[in-house]
This record gives sequence, C-alpha cells and structure tokens, in this order.
Amino acid sequence: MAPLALGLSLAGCQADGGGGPAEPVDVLARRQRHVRDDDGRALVLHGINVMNRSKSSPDRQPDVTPAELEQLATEYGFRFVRHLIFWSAVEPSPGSYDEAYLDAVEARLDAYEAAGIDVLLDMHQDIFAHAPTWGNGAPAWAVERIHGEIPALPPVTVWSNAYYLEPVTQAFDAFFADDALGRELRGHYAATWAKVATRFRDHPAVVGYDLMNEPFPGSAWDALELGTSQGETTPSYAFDRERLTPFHQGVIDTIREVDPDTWIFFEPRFGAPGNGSRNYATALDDPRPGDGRVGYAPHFYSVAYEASGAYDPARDTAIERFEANRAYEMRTLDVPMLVGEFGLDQSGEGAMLLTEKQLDAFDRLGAGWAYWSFDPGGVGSVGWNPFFRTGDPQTPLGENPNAQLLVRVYPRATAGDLVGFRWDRHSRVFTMTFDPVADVTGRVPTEIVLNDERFYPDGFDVVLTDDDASLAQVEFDDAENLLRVTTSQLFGRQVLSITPR
Ligand code: IDC
Repeated sequence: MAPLALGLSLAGCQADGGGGPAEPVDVLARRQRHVRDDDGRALVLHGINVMNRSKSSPDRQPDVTPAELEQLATEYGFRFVRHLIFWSAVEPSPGSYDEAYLDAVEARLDAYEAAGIDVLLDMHQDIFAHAPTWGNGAPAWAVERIHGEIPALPPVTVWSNAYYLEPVTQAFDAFFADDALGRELRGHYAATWAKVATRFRDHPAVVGYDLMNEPFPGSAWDALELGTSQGETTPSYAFDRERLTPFHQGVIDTIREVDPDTWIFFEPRFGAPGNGSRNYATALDDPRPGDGRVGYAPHFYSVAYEASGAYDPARDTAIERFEANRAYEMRTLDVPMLVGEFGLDQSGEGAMLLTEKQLDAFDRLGAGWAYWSFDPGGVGSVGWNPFFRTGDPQTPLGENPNAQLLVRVYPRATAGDLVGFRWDRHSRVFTMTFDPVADVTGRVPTEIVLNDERFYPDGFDVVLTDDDASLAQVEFDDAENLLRVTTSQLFGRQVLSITPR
C-alpha cells in the first residue's frame, strides 16, 4: 500500500497539483524556536540542576552516581542536566587555570554521555564570590581586587538577602563598571569561559554554556520591579541595556573565537524577571558563520509563593506574566528558550498546582527546563527534592510527590520544525505537531521520551494524522524508554498523538 499512500499524499499537499514531490517547508528562513542537535533536530530538554551540593563540596563536584544518572534518564526521562561550574574553581589565581578541576568536570561529562544525558554548563554564582561568609562564583582574589580585602558579611535569614549588603552590591557594581577594574575582571571572566569552551567544545554531552547565573544588578537593584515591570525610566532598564547586554556580548565574542558551534545561553538580571516581569535586554549577535546559536535561559520562582509558602492563583500572577513576557522576549530577542531553574518546597499549599501550571506553560512556550535541584536526601526527605536516595544500588532513587508532575511524555528531539506539543497527564494523551525539514525529517527519527510502564500499563497507540502514516516507522526502545518515529519529509504538517489503550 505504500505507493498508493505516497500518491494520495502528494495530491493532497501539492498546491499547484503538479506531478513532482512537494517542497518541504522552508524553515531555514524562519526564526529558530528551538535549540537543534547535530542532526538538525529540534530539542526540548527536560532535566535537573546537578547539584547544589557542588557549591560547598571540597572538589566542587556533584556526588551523583552513574547508577543515579541511568535511573534519571531511563525511568524518569530526565535526559538533561544543568551542571554547575564555578569561576573560582577554573581560575583559582589570576590567569592560572586548574586543570585538575577541569579533568574532574570532564569525568562527569563522560558519565552524563554514557547515560544519554545532554549538558548545559552553568557558570554559577550566588552572592558574587566563593569567599569566607560570601557565596560561590568569583574567586576570592576578585573580591580582594575590588575591596582590598575580603569583608566579612553579617548573617542573613534568607540567603538571597545577602545581595543587598553593601560589600556585595559594590562588588557587582565594580564587576560591571565601565572602567579599568571592571574591564579587567570581565576580561578574566571571558577568558575563563574561553578556557572552558576550548576544553569542552568537542565533548558530545555538551549542548550549551550558560554564561552567568542570575547576574545581580548591584546598585541598580530595584525591589519595586518585583511586582510589575516599571519600564524604561528604571535603573533595571539601564542595567540590562548598558551593562548586562554588552557584558553578555563580550563573553559571546570571546567564546566564539575558540568555539563557533556550541549553543550559548544568557540569563536575565537577578530578581524581577524570575518572578515573571520583563527583561529589558536587547538582542545579542552571534558572530559564528551560519544561523545564530544564542539561547535564553531565564529562571522562574514565584516570589509570592516563596514569601507566603502558599500559591493563591487568584492573586499570584507570576505564571501569566512569565508566559506573556517570555513569549514576547523569545520573539524580540529571536531566541529559543530553556528554563534553567525553577522549583519549590513541595509541602506548601498549592505547590503542586503551581508546579503543574509552570510545566504546562513551559510546554506551550516550547521551552525545555531544569528543575532546581538534584540534591537527594535519604528515605523520607522531601522538601524541594523530586527524588530521595533509597540505599538500594539497583534502584538508587525513589520519588517524592512532585515527580508525578515532572516526569512527562515529551518530544526530546524532533526531526522537523516543532510547532507545538502537549502532555495531559490526566488523560495521558500526548500530541505534537511538526513540519518536515529537508535533510532532517526522514533521515533521523523523532525521539519521544515515554515511560510505558508508568503511563501506559495496558499499552499505547501512536497515530500520525498525515497521509503518510503508512510510510512512517515507529519503534519503541523499551530499555531506554524512547519512542522513535521516522516520517517522510515529502509531506506537509504532521500531527502525532499517543493515546493509552
Ligand atoms: C540555593 C540553595 C541554597 C543555597 C543558596 C545559596 O538552594 O541551599 O544556600 O542557593 O547558594 C537561585 C539560585 C540557586 C539557589 C536557588 C534556590 O540560582 O543557586 O539555590 N535559587 O534558592 N535563584 C533563585 C532560587
């Protein structure tokens, strides 16, 4: 029946009714809504930050094990990690790099690769620096360059309140200043990235670099912005346009001198955008030859939830603002997006509803995500963690309630231009729509992450609504929990759905 199906489909999608094969949709001329892999497939990355404990461990590495990575990837479908690295660890003294640290990072990258996990390398910082009483990020010598010594910070009740302490605010002002010291510090930062990129540009696990975690605006910090965006007259606006965008551009240009190919992600300033408000940054230029590979990696934490410990959908508009503002920015900044951090204490009232609404919004935006964070405790520990450690070497992880929401069916890699997708965990119906792309669709499979035992104990059906369904190859890899679907590139828009039996 294959020739008949082919004939019918061509007749159906040829506008001029002519005899030749239809032209595939020309997506090259269209904006890139997704990060693409080396095969040209559109990626949607679901995963987790690995790990908060790296900030304070002696080797600045996570203690995640290969067996845990295996379980994360195959059972839970977390095939992506945002792996924390630190400026202080790469450049412990000015101009000299710690190769042993980079070797240890490489060993982790090898472990991710073995588990089929893609990696975003996140140059993390909280409270500017890795220095006594400070946080993590910049080397202590950078604080000494700024302050002449390392000021001791007073204790704070909530960690992020330390940003507003005078020595920390001053350190960020110094780092972003348009003066000799600012240029020197940013030069070290960019050179550190060039070192990291030179080392890992060819590592198959690495999909991207996350330039700086939550850049704090220093004295341009504006608490008012946390509610709704205040607009062009604010210090935030000036910081985004005059400081942050040029800083990001400078680091991108430096990385591109050594690495033309790896995706580079930038974040909005710390604070308001993470609660759904606007980012005032302007579009970045990617000097690589060919299509740009700059992506956007904002975070999402509801300030109202964090302050009250409860989610009140009638009053907390963070999700609605986040979705609208991020969609606007994806268009105006011309970038694909992945949410580098979101997460919450799952014991609060409405925590599950908030998490589910966040995840559905990310799907609608076509954005991947990394939950904060993979820091499992022992049996019985819940808090923010989707997972806990069981002590069983075969099945090292057990799941907490929010894993019910985080483990989803999703299109990890689409051999085509992904128009949209939806996972409904109640009906267990998954739907995706994509347009074929020349030399991608038909050559490589679309890969859908699907845990059949979990979601479809009685089996599932895959339905392709296009005429060429009979030409598609559908294969389920039970060991990997991956559904591979290869369709023809000769046809028009395709809708694929998966339904329970
Ligand atoms: C938090 C950790 C916490 C630690 C703190 C400071 O959960 O244990 O004390 O960092 O290092 C962020 C940051 C991320 C935070 C996370 C949760 O990027 O480092 O981790 N968060 O508070 N921004 C908003 C929230």
